[in-house]
This record gives sequence, C-alpha cells and structure tokens, in this order.
Amino acid sequence: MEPKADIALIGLAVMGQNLILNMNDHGYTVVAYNRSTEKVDQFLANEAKGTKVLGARSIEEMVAQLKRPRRVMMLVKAGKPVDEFIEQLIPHLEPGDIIIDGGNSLFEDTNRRQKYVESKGLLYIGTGVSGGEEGARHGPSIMPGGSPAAWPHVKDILQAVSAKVEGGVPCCEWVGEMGAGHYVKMVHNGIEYGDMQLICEAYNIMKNGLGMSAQEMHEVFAEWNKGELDSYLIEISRDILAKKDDDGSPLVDKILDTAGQKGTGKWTVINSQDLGIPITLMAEAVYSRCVSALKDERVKASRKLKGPTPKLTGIAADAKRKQAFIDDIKSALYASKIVSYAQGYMLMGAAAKEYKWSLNYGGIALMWRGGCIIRSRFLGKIKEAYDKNPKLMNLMLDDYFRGEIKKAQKGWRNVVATAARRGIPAPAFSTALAFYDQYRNAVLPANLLQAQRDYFGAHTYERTDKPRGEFFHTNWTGKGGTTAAGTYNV
Ligand code: NBP
Repeated sequence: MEPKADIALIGLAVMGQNLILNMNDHGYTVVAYNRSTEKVDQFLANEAKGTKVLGARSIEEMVAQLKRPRRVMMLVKAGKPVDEFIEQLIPHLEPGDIIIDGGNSLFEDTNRRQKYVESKGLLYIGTGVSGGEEGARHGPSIMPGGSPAAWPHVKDILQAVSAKVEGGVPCCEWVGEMGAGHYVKMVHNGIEYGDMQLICEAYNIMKNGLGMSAQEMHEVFAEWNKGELDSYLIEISRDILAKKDDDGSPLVDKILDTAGQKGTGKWTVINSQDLGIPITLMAEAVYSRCVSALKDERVKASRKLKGPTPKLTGIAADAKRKQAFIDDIKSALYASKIVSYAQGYMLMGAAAKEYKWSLNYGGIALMWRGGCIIRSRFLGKIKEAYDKNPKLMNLMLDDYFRGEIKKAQKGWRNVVATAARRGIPAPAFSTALAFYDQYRNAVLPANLLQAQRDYFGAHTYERTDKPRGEFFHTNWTGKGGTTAAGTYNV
C-alpha cells in the first residue's frame, strides 16, 4: 500500500493531540503513535474522530505509513523518553529521514542528539513549541533549530500550523544549527518566569498595599491590557481575578501560594552563570518560586520576624493619590519588563557568540509576537528596534525603549522605595531597578572588590591610569610575598 501520511507524531498528551488536530486542519495527514498504545485508539475514537488522522500501534507500523523523506515529530516528556524513542526509531528510518523533537529539551541534549542522529545518516530538528494547549491547537510559536538540511522539508508544515501575526506572517522561522531552537525556547521560558513574577508583584502591592479587591484589580488589568502592556499574561491575569469560586468569592484567594516549576527557568539561569550574563530578573523570578515553596517555614517566620505594616492607608483613602500610585505600579511593571527582555537578549547575544549561532534577534521577537505565552504588543516594538539596528548593543539603548524607561522611571522608583519602606516584597521590580542603575554607571565599586581579592589572594588588579590588560599586585600588609595568582576569569 502507498504510504499516505505526511508526518508522524509520537506523544498523545495535551501538546501532541492538539498539534495533530492542528496539522489535520491544515490538510496534512498525520499518523499518531504513543508509548501506551491504548491512547492511540482512544484518540482516534474521540478527539480525532471524523478527521484524516491515522493511528499506529508500533513504531514499525507508524514508519510504514510515512511518505519519504519521513518526518517523525516527538512531543513527549523531555529527557530519557526522547533518547529512548530516537533509539527505537533509528533502525526503521533511512538516510535523509528527519526526527523532530518538539518538547522542552535542554539545548545541550539537542546538540548531542543532533550529532548522534546525523552519524546515522538521518537529520535532526530540536524545536521549541510554545502556547500550551490552545497554542498547539490553533497556532503555537515554533522555534526550530538543528540540521539545516532538514529545514526545507519541514518548513511548510511547521509554518502552516504556527501562529500568524499581522499580514499572515508565521511565528516560526529557522533559528540556527544544533540546539539553537531549544535555546531560544529556553530563554523564552525564562522571560515568561520574569513576566509572571512582575505581574504577581504588581498584584501583591495593589492587594496588600492599597487593599484592593480582586474585582478592582481585574479592572486595573483590563485597563492595562489596552495599552503598552497588552499581552497574553496580563489578559489571563485579568480573567483569573474575575473568576469566582462556587461560593461566589474570588477563586484566586483560595489558591495556595506555593509555585511549582518544571526546570526551564532554572536552566536559563544556570546557563547565564556559565556565560557570565546577568539575567538578574529571571533569576529573581526563579528564586521567588523557591521562596514561595517554603510555605511552612514562612508561616512560622511570619509570627517571629517583624516589619512595617504593608497598608498604604493614606494613599488608599485618597482616590487621586490611589490612581497615581496604580499608574506608578504600571510604570514599575513596564520598566522592569524592558530590563528583563534586555537581559534575555544580552543572554542570547552571548550564546550566539559562544556557540557560533547567527541569531536573528528581530526574527526571534517576531516568533514570540504571537502564539506563545509571552506574546505581546511589546514584542512588536522589540522587532522594530532590531530591524532598525540588528547590531543593537542593548535593548535599553534603543531610542524608543530609552524613552519609555525615562517616562516610567519616576513611578518605578517610587514603587520600589514605597514597597521597601512598607515591607512589601518586590524582588523583581527592585532587581530590575538595581540593574538599570548598575548598567548606566560608568564606574562601579568593583575597584574595592579587586583590591580585596588582591589583598587576600594576590589575584591582581588593573589600574585606571594604565592600559587595560596590565595586571598589578600590591603587598598590602608588608608581610605577603610578591608572587601573584593567575589572572584568569571563570
Ligand atoms: P507530557 O510532558 O506530560 O508528556 C506526556 C507524553 O510523554 C506521553 O505521550 C507519555 O506517554 C510520554 N512519556 C512519558 Br510521560 N514518559 C515516557 C517514557 N519513559 N517513555 C516514553 N514516553 C513517555 O506531555 P505534554 O504536556 O503534552 O508535553 C509534551 C512536551 O511538550 C514536553 O516536553 C513538554 O515539556 C513540552 N511542552 C508542554 C507544554 C504544555 O503546556 N503542556 C507547552 C510547551 C511545551 P504515555 O502516555 O505512555 O505515558
């Protein structure tokens, strides 16, 4: 029998099922497979009923239904399952066939897998897919990287099913070789952690500082979503605040304040340490989830560790002052968000140099513009900034964003200072401001730090009155020797 399927998809959980239906809508014939094969039958009998989707109960049966070159996409749990499926697939595939991993794999695993799969004569793609269930069904953001020779064979299908922005432009473009696609997805997730934390800090200051109800905050978020903060995460926060529990009270108030995480934020922060790039806001967002998880300790500490009361009674009682402070919170959120994206782009810039990828920064903003969790109007502005100057040193230096930070700065500083005075935690707002102030200072106190390092470890220092690259050591106490340590950096 002639093979009929355009692509195979392994993994019938939420992402896999929805992406299959999306591919089907776009006229592609998909053959579905899953480790627990009963899910194939369930899927065909329910969600995929009445579609062209085919099923397979073994890898062999799946491959036999595929047109050449065979395209097999996995949407399974990241880690070992991906390696296991690659092993199972290799004996059934032929040179030129393509394995695609659409899960949240670590980019270093994708580097390793691409080399391995190519050594068997096959091609490999590691692609980020973002947008959750809804995105997978109706158009996710897709960030593919891997074997360049594979791209022409998967471009049509991946672009067809991806989200589209103004003018029908797909949120899917080739990112680069090896793990570049998964790397960009990882940074996307780090930024997502940051965006979510910023929204939570704004919520917390409104709730505990201004004493606002969920309904009032719902209205504020609805307003914010009409302007420069217009984004999916503001939109869902607006809707979450309006959701009532069965007893009519806001559901959000009944949700336990301990956050979970699956690891992609952590990976971004670990990689930033390797590359020496300060993504302070994303790191703070990851750590804030860790602090939230210490629920029992926090409950005990709350009875012992004293601080000011958070209530901003004077401001909350005066409608004009209250509105002005809400506007300041918006400024703090917006300016901090600019810093977070600037840091994310700094990280991608360093990664491109280190791993020898030529990343298209405007193209990445476009891929994130629709379909994914961080989609926003703001990303359109980032695309404009990089289109104007692809070699932009830092997003904060783009004229538009520089102007936006300038406008937001007074409110941002007011919120950070007020939160500190009233004991309301605002770690991401504060770290963003601290970074902004560090970055715009030509001189930092690292001169004293270098002196300390030289004092106790003979680590040497450079001098302001000598050319860069010349290193000096001082015998600070008169007791040490003249031998200096090596001047390498880690
Ligand atoms: P899950 O991440 O929950 O994975 C479920 C799939 O993995 C099922 O097909 C399951 O098969 C298979 N699987 C597991 Br679990 N362990 C396996 C093993 N040891 N060997 C073989 N197969 C195994 O599904 P998902 O939420 O649809 O996500 C799929 C991928 O997409 C993941 O990498 C995820 O990180 C990523 N992602 C998810 C989202 C989201 O919003 N959910 C968004 C973006 C990306 P079984 O049915 O036999 O147990």
